[in-house]
Amino acid sequence: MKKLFLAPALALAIGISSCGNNAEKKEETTTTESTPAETPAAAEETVPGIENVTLSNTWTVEGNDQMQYNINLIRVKAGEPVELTLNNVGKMPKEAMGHNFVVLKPGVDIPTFGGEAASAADNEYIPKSALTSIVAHTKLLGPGESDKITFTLEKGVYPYLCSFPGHFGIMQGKIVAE
Ligand SMILES: [Cu+2]
Repeated sequence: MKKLFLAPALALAIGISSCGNNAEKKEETTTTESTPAETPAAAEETVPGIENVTLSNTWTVEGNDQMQYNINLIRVKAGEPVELTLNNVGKMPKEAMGHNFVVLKPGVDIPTFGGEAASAADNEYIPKSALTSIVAHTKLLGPGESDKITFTLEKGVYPYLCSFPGHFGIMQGKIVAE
């Protein structure tokens, strides 16, 4: 209780004793809480939730008739081969609901790539104009079909998607190689 009374009394005393310096005194009492800025170790892309994903270089992903992958976040060890199997667990015909799994290089723009892929029907929606953007890809799978691919990644974040027209908006995810 003593302090509560002391503080205003002190302020009043200062105000009276040094009228000319009022502005200066006010500045001194102003404290700004400085919160340390969050600076990532590097300019690396952070992927929320990746800490909850098991680190493994063997993955099996499903694509279904709801135009979905069952896995959207994959975590692998860099520098060692990754074995990835895609299963099309749907029943709809390949022409209507085909799926593939295309791993893109870090930073590739997904809408741009998806647009080019849509016009590559003659090559199972793997655009020859954008081959340099692709790390690896499965075949285009019809219902009940499966394909396994093997690839090795350097450290980084790699987007993946299904390049069947209209699918990449939902059928996409990220592989984090660490
Ligand atoms: Cu698909």
